[in-house]
Amino acid sequence: MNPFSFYDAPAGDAQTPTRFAIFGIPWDANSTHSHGCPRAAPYKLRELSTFLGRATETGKDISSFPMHDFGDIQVLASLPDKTRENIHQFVQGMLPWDNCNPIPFMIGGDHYCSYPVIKALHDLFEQQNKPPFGVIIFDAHLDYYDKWLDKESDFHCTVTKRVSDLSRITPERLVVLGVRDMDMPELEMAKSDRLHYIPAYKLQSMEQITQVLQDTVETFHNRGIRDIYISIDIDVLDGAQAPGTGYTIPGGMTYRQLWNALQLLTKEFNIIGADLVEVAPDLDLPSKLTQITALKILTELMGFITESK
Ligand SMILES: [Mn+2]
Repeated sequence: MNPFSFYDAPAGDAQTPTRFAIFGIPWDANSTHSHGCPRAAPYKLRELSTFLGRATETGKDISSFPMHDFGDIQVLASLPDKTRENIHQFVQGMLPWDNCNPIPFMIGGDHYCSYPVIKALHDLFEQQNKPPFGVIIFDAHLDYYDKWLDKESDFHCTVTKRVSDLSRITPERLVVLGVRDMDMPELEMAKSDRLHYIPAYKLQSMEQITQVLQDTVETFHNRGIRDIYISIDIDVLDGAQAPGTGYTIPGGMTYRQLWNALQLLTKEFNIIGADLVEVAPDLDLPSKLTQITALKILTELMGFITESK
């Protein structure tokens, strides 16, 4: 268990029913280590969570949210299969709260950490005969390599591809928003697979963002999708707003644009899980701007979900 609880949330074990199930995956063995240490983010974000006020921007009392901090998943960097199994078991073992399924809120880790969480939910939905859910990824990168350097299938830059390979997700139920750093091989594969991705230059104004999201909502609703998982790579934000990440790229969204986008999505969909990945505290400014921004995104999203119920 960690020494700091996220927003004073009571520490829980797998048998604690909750609505917002916060947990960390301090795992960044699936990325290039010269670019910061996102494995430190779960610890550092908990530590900083005492820094912010206890109300969301729209005036919701954060301390009233039914949340539990489950601590960190045990990561064994040299045993990736065991680590994936630990994540799978944790996500599938969460118990309903007040007849509602818990909503996992995962703090990474590198972006690969999203995959085992999404897969666990994917398998759970299949076992329970629930309709498939959609996945919306905010990321500067496409992460659509099949294999990094022709050998690594499970890597932070393969995560979108791995998610799209899941039988009930496929590129049809997947959208990547904010992309602005791609390589030709992944771009060509994305095009041939008809992956739906929105470049960052089409998300420059709030009008553009609203239009893109309304199109996404319509497409998903037409396909019968009511539930979505949201994965947020902090590098979707502009480098000026979130410099503490390993692969920062100019031309990204602002915090306010992302805030508005999340508010819109929570009005239109039932959020079944979310994550925030790739915050590298060792690369952050002395002001800890990136980490504070990450905390704001997580708590504001919880507020939007609470408001939408
Ligand atoms: Mn990224």
